[in-house]
Amino acid sequence: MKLLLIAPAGLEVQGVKGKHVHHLNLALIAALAEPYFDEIKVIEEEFERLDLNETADLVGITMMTCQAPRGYFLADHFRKRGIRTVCGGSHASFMTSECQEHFDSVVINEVEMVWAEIMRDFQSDTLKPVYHTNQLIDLKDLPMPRKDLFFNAGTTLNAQVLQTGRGCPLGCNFCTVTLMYGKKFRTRPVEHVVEEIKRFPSRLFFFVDDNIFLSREYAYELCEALIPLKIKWGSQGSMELICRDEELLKLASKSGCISLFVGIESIDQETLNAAHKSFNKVKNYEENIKKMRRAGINVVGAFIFGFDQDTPKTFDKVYAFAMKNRLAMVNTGVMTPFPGTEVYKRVKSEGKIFDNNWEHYTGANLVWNHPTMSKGEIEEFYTKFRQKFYSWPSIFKRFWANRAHPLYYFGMNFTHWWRAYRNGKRALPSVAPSLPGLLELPACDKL
Ligand code: B12
Ligand code: SF4
Repeated sequence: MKLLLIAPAGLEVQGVKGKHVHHLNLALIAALAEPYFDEIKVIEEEFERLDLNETADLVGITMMTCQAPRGYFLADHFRKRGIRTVCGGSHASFMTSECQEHFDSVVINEVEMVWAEIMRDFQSDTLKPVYHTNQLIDLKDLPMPRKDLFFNAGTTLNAQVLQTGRGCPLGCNFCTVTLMYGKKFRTRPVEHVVEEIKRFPSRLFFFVDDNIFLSREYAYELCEALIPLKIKWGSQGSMELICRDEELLKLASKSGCISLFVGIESIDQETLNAAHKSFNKVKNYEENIKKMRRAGINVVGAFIFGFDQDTPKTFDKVYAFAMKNRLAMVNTGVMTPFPGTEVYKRVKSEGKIFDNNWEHYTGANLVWNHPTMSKGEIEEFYTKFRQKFYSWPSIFKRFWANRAHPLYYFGMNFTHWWRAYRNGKRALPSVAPSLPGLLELPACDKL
């Protein structure tokens, strides 16, 4: 029996297609599937070509919203060939009926607690249209993800992905994380995280967690355990939580943390309050950024443009803020009503969505009628903002404040410069040269 797991093409980051980050979900599903299949193949279309004649007994497809059109095409194609298909991920979890038109089975939210049932039904050829349970997995029971099945066993410049926790109690109105993984923050035993890191030759890791320091106690335990591993790592979190403890920040830095992506979203408190993100305190932003920098951690500020309250002036204000605070990088998104979110429900019920082509739901396109700005305006301001922030004078101006990691700083800023100026015309080459010291690329024979 053969299982083929696919991450369809369609991903764009900051408006640019290309090779980004490996899909941890497929590696996890491959691990769950091991007892049931003789052969398991993982194809991430952004990394390698999928042969449409590929054989399989079951095809599993993961989809973020912008991957859905390609995912549907592939599902229809494999079904025509008589192969069973199943899908999951953030799109399937909220657009379940639409996905049912293309797939034999759709998994809502986490798959771990329903996987055995899916396998039983698959073996007896009685797959159900939908699998859903409210039971969330205890992360101590997660299997070791089969990342060796990634293209080149994942040992390209793209950092190794792993996860230490799931769930977020904060529930921002543009995000699906609380809905998919619950309010309760669950953590994985630190020894399992360490074991996963030791299994792979990479020295550069991206913890795909949504809110890495939600539990201070766990964060201490994790960072202490990472120190002897001598890795470099980055992750994501809420600045207020990350910065509540400077000792923890220093420890994180000592454990190899080089950069943290923080959801600043807006520099207007009223806007944040309306987005159910009042736990972000604008008055603390500057001091918190300084704290992170003092600890030697590069700050990647994430902003959303297109809140109802935003005007053309917002772009200038955010630019001034980002420059004044010498952010190492910014990650900008155009407000997108992703299925399942409160924003989606609201703009949908108000009849404001004018673009239903999921391919455009990449976070770089306006797909709904903003109260004051047109699509053309928002997208133009967005592009100009990125071009200004990632211009070479700006990159040099921000360097000194971020000199703790010069190689990382210039590598990432160069990547963003390329994305901002090429803007979708051409993506960066996939297998860029390795960064000495950050990533080792030995043959993956230890796995
Ligand atoms: C890492 C990450 C990225 C990475 C790469 C993603 C990748 N290659 O997997 C990068 C940095 C590139 C990225 C970019 C973006 N991301 Co992102 N990202 C994440 C994040 C934080 C973790 C993904 C992950 O690995 N999770 C861990 C795995 C184990 O969980 P999972 O994917 O949900 O899989 C489980 C189930 O869903 C299910 N499952 C999933 N797939 C399948 C398939 C089958 C066959 C089955 C049976 C089950 C199944 O089983 C898994 C185990 O339980 C998620 C949030 C989250 N917590 O998941 C957001 C998330 C996926 N991202 C999101 C968004 C919005 C974006 C951006 C658009 C943001 C922006 N404005 O720039 C960009 C652009 C990407 C694009 N759409 O073009 C949204 C997706 C919304 C949507 N409906 O599309 C999420 C959900 C966060 C949110 N705010 O709501 N992202
Ligand atoms: S945006 Fe971040 S803080 Fe808000 S609900 Fe999503 S994961 Fe939690």
